[in-house]
Amino acid sequence: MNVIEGIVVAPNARVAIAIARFNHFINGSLLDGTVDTLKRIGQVKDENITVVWVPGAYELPLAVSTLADSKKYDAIVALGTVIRGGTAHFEFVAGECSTGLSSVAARTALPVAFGVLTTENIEQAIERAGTKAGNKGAEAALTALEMINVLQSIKA
Ligand code: INI
Repeated sequence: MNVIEGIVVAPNARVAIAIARFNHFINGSLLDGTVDTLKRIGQVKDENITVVWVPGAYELPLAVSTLADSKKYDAIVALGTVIRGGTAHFEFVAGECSTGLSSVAARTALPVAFGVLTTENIEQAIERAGTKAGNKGAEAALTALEMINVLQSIKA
């Protein structure tokens, strides 16, 4: 039996982070968690991390698609926060963001980690951005690191 599993250390990896400015207060904490995990756990070098800011979560798929097509990165982490309001806007922004990001991963065969919070309210977002429910940015970074190594092992 052959079993392929990815480790989470990737010292030569080049990682792009695409991050939305909308809900910056929350997203900044997601970014801190992502960068800390990439460097401290993944051993990714500071110069191999690129951060790209976009207006909102709706714009993340286009930025991630362009980053993927540049062929400069081994994985991309998408960060944002979509908080439900009183209208259907949430569904469109969150839906297009999530569908768009998974389409990029499937089209380009590049790991795209989904670090986008989709919450009912701001409290739930704060809980998931480095307080009592962990940091989804850090979790997304771990996913990116593991997928970089899994894909490398599959191809080896
Ligand atoms: N963008 C977000 O990242 N989060 C939100 O909660 C949000 N809401 O609720 O409106 C949001 N809207 C902006 C959207 O992402 C686009 O930037 C905008 O529609 C322009 O294309």
